[in-house]
Amino acid sequence: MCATCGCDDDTQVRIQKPGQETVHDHHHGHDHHHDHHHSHERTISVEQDVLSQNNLLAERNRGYMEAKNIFCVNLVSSPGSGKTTLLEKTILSLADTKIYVIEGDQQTLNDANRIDATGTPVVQVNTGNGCHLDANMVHNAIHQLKPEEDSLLIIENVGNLVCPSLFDLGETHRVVIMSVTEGEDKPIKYPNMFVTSQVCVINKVDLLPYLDFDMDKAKEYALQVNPKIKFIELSATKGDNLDEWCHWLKHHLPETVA
Ligand SMILES: Nc1nc2c(ncn2[C@@H]2O[C@H](COP(=O)(O)OP(=O)(O)O)[C@@H](O)[C@H]2O)c(=O)[nH]1
Ligand SMILES: [Mg+2]
Repeated sequence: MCATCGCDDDTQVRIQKPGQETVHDHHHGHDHHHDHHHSHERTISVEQDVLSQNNLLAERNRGYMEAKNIFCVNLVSSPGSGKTTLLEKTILSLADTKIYVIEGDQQTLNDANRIDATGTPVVQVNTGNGCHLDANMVHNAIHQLKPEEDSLLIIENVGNLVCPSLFDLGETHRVVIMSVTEGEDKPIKYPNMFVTSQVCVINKVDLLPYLDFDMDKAKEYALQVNPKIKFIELSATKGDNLDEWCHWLKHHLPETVA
């Protein structure tokens, strides 16, 4: 995974608000003593170090958010499944809730600008070579964002069905989005993401008439790897069944946030 694919080079990480000067974050907790000729054993131990350090920081984030009564959702998916679109629609629907957003992408402020256009406070994390957000990036982003007590923090992770599953960010809930254009077998091809998520949003149902996506099969595959996962089928662009998603969110928000 990440210690081997090169994404642990954190020298390119940038955290910034729309319209703000770049803030470099060179200290996001990864091991810099990377040996390019390491053995398999060394690779595994570096991975364990990275993950255990991340887990400690994730617990700090979790404690901070619990103390401030911030409910935090981590949205994960492959690129283009509709995370930002769902976020935009969620913000419109939950107009009475204080919402903050952390956007993760390798490059660009595009998604932060989309959220900024809704008037919602947002910070963009650009991970450079990185293929996931980690707990330290979220920690630093929270410092910039300064979310108020009794609020909802939504993190849009980097589009990738593999590495983000390994990195606890300190979130309250993890939600995996799969769109019907991706095919029904993603849960068994990338099981970790579905095992570690509590909810599976199945997006772009408006396209079902044009595809041979087998909804029952998709759910069966997801349940094979995580028998407890909850499904919400919707269309973020057309708004079909968006209510069920917003209802799920509201139902899980602490009373002081809802
Ligand atoms: N047909 C359809 N397209 C969608 C839906 N949700 C998102 N899209 C489109 O999918 C593309 C990627 O969406 P985006 O929200 O940027 O995905 P992200 O990369 O996961 O954040 C855009 O062209 C969206 O308009 C949907 O429910 N139905
Ligand atoms: Mg996006």
